[in-house]
Amino acid sequence: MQWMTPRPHPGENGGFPCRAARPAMTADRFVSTDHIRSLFSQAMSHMYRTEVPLYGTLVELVGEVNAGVLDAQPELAAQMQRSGERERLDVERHGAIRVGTAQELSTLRRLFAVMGMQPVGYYDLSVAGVPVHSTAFRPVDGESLNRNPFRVFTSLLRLELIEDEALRAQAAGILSRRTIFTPGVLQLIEQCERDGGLSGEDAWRFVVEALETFRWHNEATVSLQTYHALHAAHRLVADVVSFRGPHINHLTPRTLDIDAAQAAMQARGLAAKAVIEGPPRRACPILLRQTSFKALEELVHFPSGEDNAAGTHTARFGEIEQRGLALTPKGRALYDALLAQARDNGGAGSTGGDYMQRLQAAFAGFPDDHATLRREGLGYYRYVLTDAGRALPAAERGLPAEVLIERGLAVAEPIVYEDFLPVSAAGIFQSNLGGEEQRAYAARANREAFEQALGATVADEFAIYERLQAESLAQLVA
Ligand code: OOG
Ligand code: NI
Repeated sequence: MQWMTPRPHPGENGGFPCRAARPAMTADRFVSTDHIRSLFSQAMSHMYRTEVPLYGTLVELVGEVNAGVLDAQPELAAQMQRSGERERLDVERHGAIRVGTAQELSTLRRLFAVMGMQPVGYYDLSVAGVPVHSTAFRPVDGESLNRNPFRVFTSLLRLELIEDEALRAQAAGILSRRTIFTPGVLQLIEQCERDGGLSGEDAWRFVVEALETFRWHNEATVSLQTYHALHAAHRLVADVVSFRGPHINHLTPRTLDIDAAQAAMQARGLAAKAVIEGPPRRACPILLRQTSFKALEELVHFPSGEDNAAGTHTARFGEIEQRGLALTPKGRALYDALLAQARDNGGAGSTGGDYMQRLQAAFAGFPDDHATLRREGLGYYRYVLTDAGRALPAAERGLPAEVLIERGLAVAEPIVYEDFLPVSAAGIFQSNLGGEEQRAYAARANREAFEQALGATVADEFAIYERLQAESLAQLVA
């Protein structure tokens, strides 16, 4: 049985969750998790727009660029329409937060589960000098992704990487005394776990209560002196430990042309990062390309009545991204090798003025047409019958997918990458923490410790894409 969920209002201004929207019920008394996630992502977008006005500018600009691309490329527009991706584009966002304790992380897991978001992937950022490890909470099945792919990159601070023992103990003490969730949201999470869902009324209350955890607080909970000590250990430590909650630090819209969007940002005086993280511009976009800019220098008030010095705290920033084909392990290995080649070239890293040229040159080794990408098993595809294919009885479609495609009975469409890239994330962290700071921690990925804190294992992203592809193949003969 399939239940219809009315799509949320796509417009940002009128998009605040409204009681008039009739939620779909998954059982007699519950709304769908997709519906709750849509309400929440709209509410988050609304809140962030008032907190960081430049975010509104960014959303507008991305909307204009996307409309231009869809006008200029009717084939892309048609493909996105067919795959169900066109509608999600306008509401598609990812956010990011950083928490301090296992307790906070595991409660977040339960909170996101209410909205149908699961932890996918493990990201070790310590290699890049950021003392956190992370996962992405997101929906995993095809239909939910098309309804609203809202994702939150969630990082856990690794206090064990702070060298100063006294400071480490002090930070742990501060974190253990704070509560980042409202009593109301905790009660609704428990209720949802116990009953198996939330009613429309309760979903609404849940969204309002959950939002409180992600709100910015410009009052530090620690003294200016403690803030300085934390800041000296790492800017990120100060950002996680000094406040009442894990403020959402960016909310990223998806653009169909990041080069055009970056140029438009610069034309409007938004100082976008010079380098676009990820792969170079290509005919067939792969994985994820991202760029960011500093949105705000935060004025922070301390309990003693003092404020921080101008420019010292940068909690919130802006980011845009372009998403492309999800790669198989083979494709990903090739991507990683070519990226390393471009960055390692003469030890120049990703900062040299010619980086974009080096990147282009390195990626000449990555096929750039879908037929080859698919044949060589570099990316994941969704197989769909054409009208001619659907006209045939199922029994006559039992041919290899290649043959169906050759005969015009089926097409293969790229499956979009829904995850993140650790090297890119490191670049985004670094630029937003204030640039030059580069302290390499010894690479110490510790997935077991992360999963223990989370209270669950993280899903394997490849297995999810593999399943989506396999399901589409099964549909060809269904
Ligand atoms: C998260 C940075 C990572 C991305 O898009 O790769 C990220 C953070 O700064 O907390 O959001
Ligand atoms: Ni991001």
